[in-house]
Amino acid sequence: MGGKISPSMMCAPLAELEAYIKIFERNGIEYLHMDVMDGSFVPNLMLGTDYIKQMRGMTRIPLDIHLMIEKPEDKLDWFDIQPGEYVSFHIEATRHAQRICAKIREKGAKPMIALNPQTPLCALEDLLPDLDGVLLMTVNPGFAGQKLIPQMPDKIARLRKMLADSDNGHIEIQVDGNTSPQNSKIMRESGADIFVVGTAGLFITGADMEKSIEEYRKHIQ
Ligand code: S6P
Ligand code: MG
Repeated sequence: MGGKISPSMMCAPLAELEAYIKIFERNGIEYLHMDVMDGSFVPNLMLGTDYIKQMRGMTRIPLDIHLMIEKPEDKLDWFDIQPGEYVSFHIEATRHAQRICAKIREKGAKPMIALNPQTPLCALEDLLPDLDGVLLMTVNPGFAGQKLIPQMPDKIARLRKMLADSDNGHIEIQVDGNTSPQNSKIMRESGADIFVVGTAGLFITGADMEKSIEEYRKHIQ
């Protein structure tokens, strides 16, 4: 099975939203990535709770909610998390990662911990049994359109090995940031499973979305 695609919906122009969602459904897109930013954990504001609720009403594609917010434990209930959704939160933003994972799982959703580029993989060591996924930020969080941090493919490979060595090979690795077709090929070879794709691969002005998806899939086989 090839890699999975999770288009970064904050990059979707509002005027094209409905049309793009139909294309995503026709083309078997696996998740829709919803970036939530609070202006504190990251220097930007993005996608609110009502927007996320409306998105659920527009499609059956499961959401993949990326919480870039301080103290996610205090805000989890705002999101009306649904079974089958992926929910990621940053380990740098909380002292209660294990408790949050348990709460996400209670709702039938899939917990995923996100790591900023600076955060070492050993931060995950004692939490692996609680996880369905790990989100590796391959740029600094907060903005689309940035350049890949060159040491990140090696971090993906080290995580893949850490998961295999600890009998946790089922945990999915999601990569987020500058996952261009070229970079995604390297990331796939390094062990990434789910690709959050924004301006680097899908939301390209003037490009045909259907063709972009088809082309992208070739890079993540
Ligand atoms: C950014 C956010 C991401 C971006 C995505 C955009 O902090 O978490 O999900 O939307 O990285 O990607 P691109 O393709 O413009 O680099
Ligand atoms: Mg994101």
